[in-house]
Amino acid sequence: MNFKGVIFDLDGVITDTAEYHYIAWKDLANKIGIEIDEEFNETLKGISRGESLERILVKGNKENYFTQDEKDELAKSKNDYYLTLLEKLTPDDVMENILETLKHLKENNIKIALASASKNAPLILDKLELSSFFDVIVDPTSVKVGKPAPDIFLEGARLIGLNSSECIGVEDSEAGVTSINDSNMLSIGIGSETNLQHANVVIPSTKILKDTISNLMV
Ligand code: B16
Ligand code: MG
Repeated sequence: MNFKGVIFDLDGVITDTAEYHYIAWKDLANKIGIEIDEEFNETLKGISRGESLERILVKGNKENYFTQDEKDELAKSKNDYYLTLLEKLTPDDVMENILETLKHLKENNIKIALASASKNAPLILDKLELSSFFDVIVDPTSVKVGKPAPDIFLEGARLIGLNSSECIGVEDSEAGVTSINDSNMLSIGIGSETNLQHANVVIPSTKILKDTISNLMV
């Protein structure tokens, strides 16, 4: 297949900020008397900040407990804590084989886009010193519906001027793989087969991402 573009998720694919999101949500949940664990956190991956808060409130039977202003304040307080965790981020936090993969794609004139649900994505790419590799960073607030809907990956393909069938999508979350599949791209899932069995290709970590993409491109 003649793929011409690769559209990446950020958190959990390019860097392990998924762990930082978990730490910050767990702290916020504790403060309002709700327990969350790692299994529940899996269901938040790829889900926007506001929707993640809603899911946490539903889990704690507190969905009608707060006004919208209070919810905005809770989401802001989670993000403020998350931003302090991001201060530690350096290029050393880029996941294994990602730099090699991005360089390889550039050398082969493959378009590169970012389809992250995170409003912090431009800041994170800057801290990782990877911004220059990306032809496009999709603004998650510009699409109507977040992951698992296909909108953000479709928008990524549109912005790099390709049909979605010419693109490969790379994701670590269940919702994100559904988003890629429903946008009619080939999906690479990074992580466990248990959560990601709906991906076209599953690899356990980013270690073999460059070779996996190369093999799909021949
Ligand atoms: P922010 P991804 C997603 O990023 C995260 O997986 C998810 O946990 C987070 O809530 C969401 O971004 C929003 O992030 O609060 O920084 O705007 O995996 O789509 O790159
Ligand atoms: Mg992710």
